[in-house]
Amino acid sequence: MTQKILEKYGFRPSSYTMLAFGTGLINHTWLVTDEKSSKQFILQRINHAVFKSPEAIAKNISLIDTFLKKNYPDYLFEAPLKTIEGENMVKAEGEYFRLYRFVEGSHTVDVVKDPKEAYEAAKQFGKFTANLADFDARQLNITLPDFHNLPLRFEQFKMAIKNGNSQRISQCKENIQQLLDYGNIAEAATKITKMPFRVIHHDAKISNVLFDGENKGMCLIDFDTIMPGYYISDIGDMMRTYLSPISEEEKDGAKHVIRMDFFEAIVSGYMSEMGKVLTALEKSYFVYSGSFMIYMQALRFITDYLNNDAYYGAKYETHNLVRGENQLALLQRYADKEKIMQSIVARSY
Ligand code: GN1
Ligand code: MG
Repeated sequence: MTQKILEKYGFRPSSYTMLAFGTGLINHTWLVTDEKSSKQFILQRINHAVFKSPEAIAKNISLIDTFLKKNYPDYLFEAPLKTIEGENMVKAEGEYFRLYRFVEGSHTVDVVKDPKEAYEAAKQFGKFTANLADFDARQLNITLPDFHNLPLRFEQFKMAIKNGNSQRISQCKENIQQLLDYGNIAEAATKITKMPFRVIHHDAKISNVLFDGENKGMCLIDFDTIMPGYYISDIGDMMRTYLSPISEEEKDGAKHVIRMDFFEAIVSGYMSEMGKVLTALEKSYFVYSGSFMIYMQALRFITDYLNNDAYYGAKYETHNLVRGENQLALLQRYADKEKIMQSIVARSY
């Protein structure tokens, strides 16, 4: 099938090689190399079960692309390539595909190595939202309704405790109790709605930033979840994925450490672009953003475990439980540092 798709972009049959690419949990991605020119491309199959309207995503990307090209012509925003017929994606056998240029000289990073990388990534996410500060975010389609609606995620978790896999529910008693005990984090989220809607990436992990040969941030990738939202979604996901040296896949959550030099790098990188844009109210939620996102991810993984891994899938029996426990361990470490973090943020403005 991929042959038919690539032909729509002008590839001749058997003139390219294809390799699985990246570590995303939701979409499927390949690196395509044109054998003659050695030019490289990224082909992506959109997970249609998760993203019900790929057209809505394509429309969002195109609106943003137009605004950025007009107002920030030097800013690198890699929209999907058009087919020979001018379409920005291909539908084949009920599946949706799109093709991107592979940005020359770029590489991605899976785990944040040093504060400089954290700074560069935070700057890229900040720059994206800052450049779009004058774009009316409400023009955008909601590609995933209630994606970062924490109170709703909490309700879905409570449903799973009632209706989920009963064996798994009794196995996870302690984790369930811990998640209920942190319920105040979900409660606090009912107040964030006073913050302004901005254009938010909603998946601010390090692997969604392209770096150049000198490890400078070049641009962002993975635009499916670009939606109107609150800035704490992106800053919180950076806290969740940059501060600790171990990832959400690590089985031993005790290895989590909050690296304060990385925290300072996130603050200064993001504020270098967003410092003048954020309101005082928004700034007051800076540190809360980490609890918000880590707690939400813990809820999502454990809820999915209780629902027989229907959303994330699992490579082994307890995969989502392990991921959830990992996030709970991180949440505790994060809570231990919140006071120091508050004082660092207060110094930055
Ligand atoms: C999913 O597919 P990927 O890895 O970019 C998820 C994020 C989670 C992340 C956890 C659409 O992202 O919200 O934070 O897994 N994306 C969706 O690894 O659910
Ligand atoms: Mg993603």
